[in-house]
Amino acid sequence: MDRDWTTTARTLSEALPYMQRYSGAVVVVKFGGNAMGDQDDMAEFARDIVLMKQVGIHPVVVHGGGPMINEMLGKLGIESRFVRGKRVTTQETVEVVEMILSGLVNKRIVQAINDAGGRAVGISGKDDDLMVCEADDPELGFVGRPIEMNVQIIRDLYMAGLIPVIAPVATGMADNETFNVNGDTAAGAIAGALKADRLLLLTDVAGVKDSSGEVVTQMTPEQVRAMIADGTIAGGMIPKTETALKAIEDGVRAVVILDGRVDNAALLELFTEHGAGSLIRS
Ligand code: X2W
Repeated sequence: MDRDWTTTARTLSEALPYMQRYSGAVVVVKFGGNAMGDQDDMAEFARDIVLMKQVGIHPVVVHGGGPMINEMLGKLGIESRFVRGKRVTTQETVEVVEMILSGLVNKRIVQAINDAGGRAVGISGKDDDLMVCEADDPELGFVGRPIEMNVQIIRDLYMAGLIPVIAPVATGMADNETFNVNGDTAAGAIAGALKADRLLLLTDVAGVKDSSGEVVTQMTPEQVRAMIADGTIAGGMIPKTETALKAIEDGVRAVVILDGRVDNAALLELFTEHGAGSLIRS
């Protein structure tokens, strides 16, 4: 079938007010390991990020890579164990986490963005002491909770036309410490410190669901708290929504939890009236 070019042109025209609204906006995009999919999905994500930059947004990518860490730990015969959604991280594990996140996953995303015509630079929370952590919980070992953020490096990068791609690995207060940080936690802390206009949490579920299983498209922090309290929000959605609440408290204007496996999920959210996933804001 012939492509409907009229629709393509209309879509672009309808995106104009959204492009104008977000011009100069800082949008932090958390790209989770489960949302990464195959090479084609990665290329599509990269194109979306480059398009954002092209229309005047400052995208800041914070990534995960849990499944890729599991795979490497498996090859090395090290067992993966999670407590309340966070990886129990020994000295041996944290070395693998840093290799996979700062190396393999970070550079894969950087390369995909550059292949799409963008100028990505990959860093981790260690670079310029971007994210300084303390131990989150003694039971978890080297899992970090961000206690000090130095986000000037991110502003320097995006003002220079670059797209920062950040691995959630951080330094501690003592010399030579390395912490493994949950990707959502890192994205929330970075978005909060930047007082970002949007935090997009790309994951592998459609959004926050109500008691009848329908995705709730818009919620206030109070509604989210009530849904956590009455058990409507459960499991893996708890850390995500708690990250969202904390980010909003820190000054992020709105947080969206959306399905990164949907084609052009981020563009759908930012540039159409329809939006995507669940938007949380006061
Ligand atoms: C995560 C970091 C990666 C991550 C981990 O070790 O798996 C902790 O659990 P996703 O793909 O976003 O889940 N860190 C402390 O968050 O990856």
